[in-house]
Amino acid sequence: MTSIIDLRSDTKTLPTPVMRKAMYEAEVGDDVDGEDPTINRLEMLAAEMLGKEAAIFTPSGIMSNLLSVLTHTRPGDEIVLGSQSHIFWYEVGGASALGGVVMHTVPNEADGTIEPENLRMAIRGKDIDFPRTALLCLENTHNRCGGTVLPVEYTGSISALARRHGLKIHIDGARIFSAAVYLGVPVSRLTENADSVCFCLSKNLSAPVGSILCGSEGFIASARRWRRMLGGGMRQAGILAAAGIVALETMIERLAEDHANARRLAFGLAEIPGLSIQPERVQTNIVLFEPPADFPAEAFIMELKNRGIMLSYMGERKIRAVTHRMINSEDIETCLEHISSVAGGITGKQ
Ligand code: TLP
Repeated sequence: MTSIIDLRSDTKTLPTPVMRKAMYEAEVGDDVDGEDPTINRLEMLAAEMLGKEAAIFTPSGIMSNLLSVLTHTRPGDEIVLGSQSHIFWYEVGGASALGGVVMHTVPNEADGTIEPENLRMAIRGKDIDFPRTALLCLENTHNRCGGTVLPVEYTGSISALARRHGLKIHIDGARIFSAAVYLGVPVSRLTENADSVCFCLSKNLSAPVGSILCGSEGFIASARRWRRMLGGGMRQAGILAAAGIVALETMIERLAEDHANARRLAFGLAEIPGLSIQPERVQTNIVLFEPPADFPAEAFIMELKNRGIMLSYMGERKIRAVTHRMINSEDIETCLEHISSVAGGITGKQ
């Protein structure tokens, strides 16, 4: 049997043997009552690393983002977010359905940023007819923009603008440790201007389950009530948090390997006739490219799946490959050979 090279997402990473051992041995208690020592340790460690007062362990990135919106806003408020943001595209409309907020999108530039002028124009004045603009949501790294990194200076200046108009700032930092590794700065530099930030343990950091939301003590106390209301109080979930601690302690530096593999993949793809890609724009572990003209992305992905290479569909002309701990440099070469043959097969026929 040929082995599968799964580049669909870094969510596909399996827990390491060290994680499984830590999970087996984890000391646990009832987290709904704050009695799980392993969760408490994970939350303290995460808050400290991100430079925030407190943190809460949640089952998923989506729940972390939702708790943040619910805690920062009231029904009828407006949140400003990028048109390509995960919260807008892939979170089942939860912010609107459950938080009652209007999602006011402004264009994401190709690098995942939002132009300050576009933010300024989106912020409402005090007219009685307007919803209150309550929150700016940023995303770092930016998934649909190809894993792009928001620099420290940009995050500072856009946050300052939002804050001058009374907005709170949330960062969806599902892969924020990739941004920190890329920039070579402590992750707390990327979060210092935000009121809240979440990140995922279950993606590039290889833990099986869970995300963390960080913020002030008061913010996290409110988020804890919302998590309870949504049914996210998980009792002896220290079993899961134990893997999260291993993730934070041992899985961050190695992200550089994933970034190097992504760049190798991107530059390799750039040499394949018919594909369209800007390899120099690849900064972290996400690679976006276009299939050959007249080769629909779905069909291209299916051809590769038949050869054991799994990619994901991001739009009619957009295919995504994500590198992670379970992909090595040889896999990248194998993957390039197959993609080249699939792309060449079709363009050759024309
Ligand atoms: N992203 C997933 C899914 O869209 C399937 C992926 O494969 O990239 N914020 C960002 C920026 C994300 O990329 C994701 C997941 C989430 C939030 C949500 O995390 P989960 O899936 O744990 O709820």
